[in-house]
Amino acid sequence: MTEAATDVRVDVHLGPGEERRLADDVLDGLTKPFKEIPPKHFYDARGSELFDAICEQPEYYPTRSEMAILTQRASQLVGDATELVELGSGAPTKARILLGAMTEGASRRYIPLDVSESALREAAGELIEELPDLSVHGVVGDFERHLDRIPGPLNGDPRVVALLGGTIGNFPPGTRRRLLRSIARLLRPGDRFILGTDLVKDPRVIEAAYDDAAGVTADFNLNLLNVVNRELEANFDVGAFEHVAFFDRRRQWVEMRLRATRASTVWIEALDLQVEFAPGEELRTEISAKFTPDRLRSDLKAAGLDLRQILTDPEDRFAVSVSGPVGSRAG
Ligand code: SAH
Ligand code: AVI
Repeated sequence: MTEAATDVRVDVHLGPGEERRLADDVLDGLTKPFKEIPPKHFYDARGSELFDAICEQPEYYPTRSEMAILTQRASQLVGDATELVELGSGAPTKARILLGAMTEGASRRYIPLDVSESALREAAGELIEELPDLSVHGVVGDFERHLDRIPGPLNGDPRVVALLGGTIGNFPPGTRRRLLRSIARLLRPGDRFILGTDLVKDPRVIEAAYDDAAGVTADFNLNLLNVVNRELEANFDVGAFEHVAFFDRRRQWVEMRLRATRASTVWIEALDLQVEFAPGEELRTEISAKFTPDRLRSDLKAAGLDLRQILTDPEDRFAVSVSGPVGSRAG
């Protein structure tokens, strides 16, 4: 479905078939010996709101650390680009800074892509009010499947493709490289890719970020069960699960899980499936990898990207890297 207004256009590539995707992921994930559901299903309208609330929590440092880098280095990051393609865009906080650093009146264009239609429309609406010369062409889709739906550039100016917030860390190593390779294919000579990655640090700091005292991350995690209940006519008793987050030192990633506090039987009508949870059994809902500069370098290299710069915040908690397509250093 495509819909056009004056200078906001939103193409929606997630249709009724999407419940099937969730259904397939849940069917695979809940019939594995170790149960898991991929994190992309967190982001219904409530999940997107809860993620925004997580970013406000004092323990959740990644947003503040990345914002410090973006704010200080915005002009350097955008260079002479006039278009920003943002993958997994969410709230417009970071786009506002990057678009604000692009030359006014130079036909600035924002192309957000997100699975959350509500978050995308809200972000587009806010930005268009603030930057009257801006045009927005949003894509409601999955960046694992719909990168080919991203509209091409309007003119010959370079563009920035951004994947911020540490979202790349939500993918295991092989999928991560596959995603980076497909992003590399979006870049023309002169374009740049800016990637936000959370860095390895004291595990206590990391674990606190994923288990804030106000319980917002716990609500975000548990909301996944509401998504499955609503979309797949399931009867998870959300009160029978608790939030778990820990840093796996060997794999250098955080895992979020939901632990059954007692034995439960869940019926998932849309899958005609009954799932048993033993007391204490855990369902993995997210990994969030933390990077060393070496890991970042090797992932980008394996994806065919030419790493040009790694910028970090004053506390060395987070990194924003700039890469380009191999062989076009002039951009
Ligand atoms: N970029 C923002 C938001 C990060 S939260 C920031 O840095 O703060 C992750 C965002 O990616 C959410 O808005 C979520 O809806 C979106 N997302 C998660 N998986 C996705 C996928 N497979 N395809 C497209 N968007 C996805
Ligand atoms: C979107 N993503 C990078 C967040 C993260 O930190 O991995 C999602 C999140 N999960 C718990 N808190 C935030």
